[in-house]
Amino acid sequence: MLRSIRFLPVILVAMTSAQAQNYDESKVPAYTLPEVLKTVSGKEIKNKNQWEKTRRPEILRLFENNIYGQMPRSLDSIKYSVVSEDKQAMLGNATLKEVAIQVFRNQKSVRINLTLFIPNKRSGPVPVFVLINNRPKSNTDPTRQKKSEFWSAEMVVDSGFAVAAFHVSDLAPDDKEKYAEGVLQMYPEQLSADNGMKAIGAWAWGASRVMDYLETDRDINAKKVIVVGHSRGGKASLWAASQDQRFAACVTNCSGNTGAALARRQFGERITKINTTFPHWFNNNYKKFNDNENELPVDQHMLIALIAPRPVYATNASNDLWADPKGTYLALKHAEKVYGLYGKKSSLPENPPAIDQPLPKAPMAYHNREGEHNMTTYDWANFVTFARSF
Ligand code: GTR
Repeated sequence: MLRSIRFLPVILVAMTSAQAQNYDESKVPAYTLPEVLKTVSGKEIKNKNQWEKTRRPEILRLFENNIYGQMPRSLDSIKYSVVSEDKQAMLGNATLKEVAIQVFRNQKSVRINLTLFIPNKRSGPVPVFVLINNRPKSNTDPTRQKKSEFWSAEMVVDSGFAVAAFHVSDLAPDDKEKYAEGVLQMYPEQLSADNGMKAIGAWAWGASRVMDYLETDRDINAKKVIVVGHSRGGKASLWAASQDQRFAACVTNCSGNTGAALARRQFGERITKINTTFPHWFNNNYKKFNDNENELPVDQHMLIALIAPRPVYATNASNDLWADPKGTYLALKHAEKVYGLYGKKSSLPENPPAIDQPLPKAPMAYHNREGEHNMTTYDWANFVTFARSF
C-alpha cells in the first residue's frame, strides 16, 4: 500500500505527459475552428475589400497580441554593405555576395549576415529563395566546402534561382536566457509588454530587413522573394510572410505547432509543451492558452489565410507526427476560402495526398515526404517546381 502511494506521483506525471502528446487520430477531440470569414463582432466577410479593410487587419492583430508579438517598425537607419563578392563561386556557376545588413536604433544596432548566391546564367534579375536558418551555420557554408541538403544551394542555382540565407542568432539567440541579446536590445519596450516580440518575431523581423536589402540589389527580382523556413524557422517564415506582403510566397517546412498545424487538434506537440520548452519563442499572452487551445481567438489556418492571395507551400515528413501532418493539411484547406475571395483556386484535394505524392502548385502546395523531421534536396526540388508555377 505504502509503496503504491509513493509511486502515485510518478504515475500521475507519466499520465500528464501522455495526455500532452497524442499520436492517436481517434483521440483528437471535437473542435470548432474560429471562422476566418467572420469578424469578432459577427460580421460576415463576403469579398476581398471587406477582407482587406476589416478582417485581415483584425486577424493580424489577434496573432500579434496573442501569439507572436508586435512587429516594431521604427528604426533610425539601415545600412547595407557587400563585404565580399566572388563572381566565380560554385565552380563558376554563381556569384556569391556576402552582405552585412546593419540596423540602428537608440544607439544600439544589429548586424544580419546574408549569404547570397546568384546564378551566373541569367538574362535579368532573378527570383530568390531566402532561408531563415535555425540550424548550425555550417548548413549554409558560403565557401561550399561543406554542403548540406538542408540548403540545397547548388541545385537551386542550377535551376535558375538565387538562394540566400541568414542565421537566426543574428537576430535573437535561440536560448531562453539569451534571446534578448539581439534585436530586442533595440526595442527594450517589447520585453515588458505581454504582447511584445520574442525570438520567433525577431527572426521574422530579420527576414523583412533582408527583404529591405533585396529591394536594392539589381540582380534580384524583388517581386519574387520566397521566404523559407524549417520547423521553428518555418513558424518564423509564416509569420514573416503574413506580416510583410512584399514576400511573394512562403515555404513552411515541417513547421508543426504554432506553425502550419491546427492547434485545436491537440495532436503531437501542444501549446503547453512548446511554451514550456521554448518560453522565449512566443509572447507572454500565449501562455494563457496552455491546455486551453479552444479559447484562442485564432487557429493556424488563419495565419495561412493572411498570406493570401500569395502562394504558400506547407510540407511534412511521414515520421514527424510531432508536427501533425494531417493538421497541417487541414489548415491549408481551411484557408482556401480566403484565396477564393481573390479568384485563386486551390487544387488541393479533399484528403491529404499519399506519402511522396507532392502537390507543388501555387497557390496552395503541400507534400508529405517519406522520412524524418528535416529539409532535404527532395523538399527543395519541389520548392523549385512550386516557384515555377507562379
Ligand atoms: C522541436 C519543437 C518543434 C520544432 C522543432 C525544430 O523541439 O518542439 O516545435 O520547432 O523543435 O525546430 O526542429
